Amino acid sequence: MRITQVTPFILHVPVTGNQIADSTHSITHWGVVGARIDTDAGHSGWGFTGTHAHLPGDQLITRCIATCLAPLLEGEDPSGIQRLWLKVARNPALQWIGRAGITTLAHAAVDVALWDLKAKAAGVPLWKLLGGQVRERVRAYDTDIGWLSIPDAQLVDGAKRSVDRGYTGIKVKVGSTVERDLRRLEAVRRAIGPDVTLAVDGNGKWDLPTCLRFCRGAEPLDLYWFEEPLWHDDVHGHAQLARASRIPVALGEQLYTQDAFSEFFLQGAIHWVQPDVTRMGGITEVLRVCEAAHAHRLPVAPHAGDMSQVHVHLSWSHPACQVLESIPWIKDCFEEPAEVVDGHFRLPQQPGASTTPTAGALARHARPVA
Ligand code: 0YR
Ligand code: MG
Repeated sequence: MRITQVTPFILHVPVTGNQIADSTHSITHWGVVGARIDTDAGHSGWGFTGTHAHLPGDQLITRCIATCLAPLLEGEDPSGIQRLWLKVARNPALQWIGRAGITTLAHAAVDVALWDLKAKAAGVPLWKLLGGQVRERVRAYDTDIGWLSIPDAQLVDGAKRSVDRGYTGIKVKVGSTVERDLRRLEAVRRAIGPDVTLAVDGNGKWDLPTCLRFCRGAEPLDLYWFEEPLWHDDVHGHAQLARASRIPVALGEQLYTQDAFSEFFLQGAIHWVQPDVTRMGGITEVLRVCEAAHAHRLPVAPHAGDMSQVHVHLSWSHPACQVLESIPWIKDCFEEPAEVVDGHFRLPQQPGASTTPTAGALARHARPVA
């Protein structure tokens, strides 16, 4: 089988309620930015990265795919995934202009497409190719009820509704003021009781003294983790926080390489490992991080930049993956949506990585690639 064509695409899909906010930004759409890889055998693979639907930025990614990555892939045998990963990631000209950012987001999209293609060619859902089913259930946690833009009363109602729908875990955004965030979290904990896991996510907004103050106040709340407390690259700060607080530290959604994760492992700066196939160089690089996390006896909770379409396959098949983020914004764009039933993800059945968009979604949400 040979790759005949690599065709980029951009979709902008509305978020729940048409607007949400965390501590750093407010968005109206989620960007699904990627490529279709066609072959002479008739199979096509689909892969994408996730963005804040900033069209000029998305067009830089699709331009990178079309002008820099497509020429490296066309004519190649798509089954040689590791070799093609190195061909892109270690290409001297590309490496010179980016070992993170746009070039890696573009790489993520094509790597996911190659895995989708490989699973389709084998006629199996991706989780089978990744080693097969290792667990009976994949527990989901609900992020879509916890946005910082949601007023206090609605936050508590949403948390209760989520538990009523069967979720055993939720995540609430923090990063406004310590006092307001603690008040909101106390109300949520009272409403959901002690048995539902409650995680918080700061999106890297606070400094170390603010995080320490928050953690002192939050100790009675039994938080499952404190996600991205500090700036994404601050290994030393996270190590200090991890030592000073009893609340587990989670991070990884903004890290691009296994080397970046290694630093956090080596410095004891991370408890929950959150790689993202749409941020790193695809499934190929995330598998390396999952293996490293497992070797350090640390649990993985993938960040869902793909809104869990791909990560659900990893979660069913990798022993380190303990729980998976659930946000429903883009699921209905795909032939096999990542569905949560009674708080747990359904096991995908169709061949591939669950990344094939429906014709309807392509027609409705497409934006110009340039
Ligand atoms: C939504 N999930 C996150 C999204 C999300 C951000 O704007 O970008 O909140 O990536 O932190 O855990
Ligand atoms: Mg996060």
